[in-house]
Amino acid sequence: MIRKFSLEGKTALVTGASCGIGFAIAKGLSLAGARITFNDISAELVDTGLAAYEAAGISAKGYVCDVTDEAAVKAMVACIEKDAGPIDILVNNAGIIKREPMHEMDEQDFRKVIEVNLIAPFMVAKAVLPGMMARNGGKIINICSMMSELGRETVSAYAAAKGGLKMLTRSICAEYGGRNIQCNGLGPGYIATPQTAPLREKRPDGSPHPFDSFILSKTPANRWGEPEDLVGPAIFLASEASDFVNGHILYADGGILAYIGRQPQA
Ligand code: NAP
Ligand code: GCO
Repeated sequence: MIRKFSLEGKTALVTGASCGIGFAIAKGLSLAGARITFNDISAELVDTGLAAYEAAGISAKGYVCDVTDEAAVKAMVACIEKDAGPIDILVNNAGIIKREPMHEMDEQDFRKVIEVNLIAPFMVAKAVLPGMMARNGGKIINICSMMSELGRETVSAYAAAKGGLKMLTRSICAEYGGRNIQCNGLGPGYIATPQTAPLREKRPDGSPHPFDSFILSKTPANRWGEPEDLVGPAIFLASEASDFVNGHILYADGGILAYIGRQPQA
């Protein structure tokens, strides 16, 4: 049974994976046997990522590609398939967030978040699907969010994108499940990465950020997640072990979505 979780002989592309969640997931897929390819938006980030993978003993291949540029995405996928063979596993991880009250948000900022977090996963999936269809099999994992299910002040564009990403996941399942292609979402809870650093910064007096305390009160695990908490779920969704799981959003959130929040002490 454990062999079902092996990724030996598989090639994975993890987008935006020079750091953070993408880097942790790529490292985990490598430990399960996958060949790792990744991209990031700048040569500097790709170089940083390559150094980090090397330090972890992983010979990853890195590509500079803005995932919102369809021509660049198509060229990157063609390069990867020449350099490392067909892409068996795609993790649509690259993402941004802009935290601002909706009535103050510029249209361009709203559009940018939708472009990176929703349109780009569509374009990268569209670029890898022909190869997966030709080989009658593949795994697509879209990195969703608590905001795929819940709203919160100041993250309207992000929630709209991640909610759409949930339904894009289900749409890919519906259209390509018959070709042995499984497309699932992985929904992290609140994870300690550069993206959430502003929500965890201590106050000048050394007291916790109010949002930090808020998240702890909403998380049964009573802690922020670490990127490594997502590795097991990612390996499951990338492996044969999940061949009959499709269109599912697997939440690795420490219990947030199941919990009303810590009740006041009597
Ligand atoms: P992160 O540390 O900001 O990493 C995201 C990576 O994607 C960065 O290297 C970023 O580069 C890159 N990127 C952004 N726009 C890109 C583009 N157009 N083309 C290529 N690469 C691009 O974020 P993270 O916390 O690891 O999050 C990774 C994913 O998990 C995102 O989809 C995020 O929405 C999702 N997520 C995060 C959390 C959390 O609590 N951290 C929870 C749920 C879901 P730049 O640094 O230049 O932007
Ligand atoms: C925020 C956070 C969240 C997390 C994540 C939660 O501002 O609320 O950045 O959006 O990034 O998406 O699952």
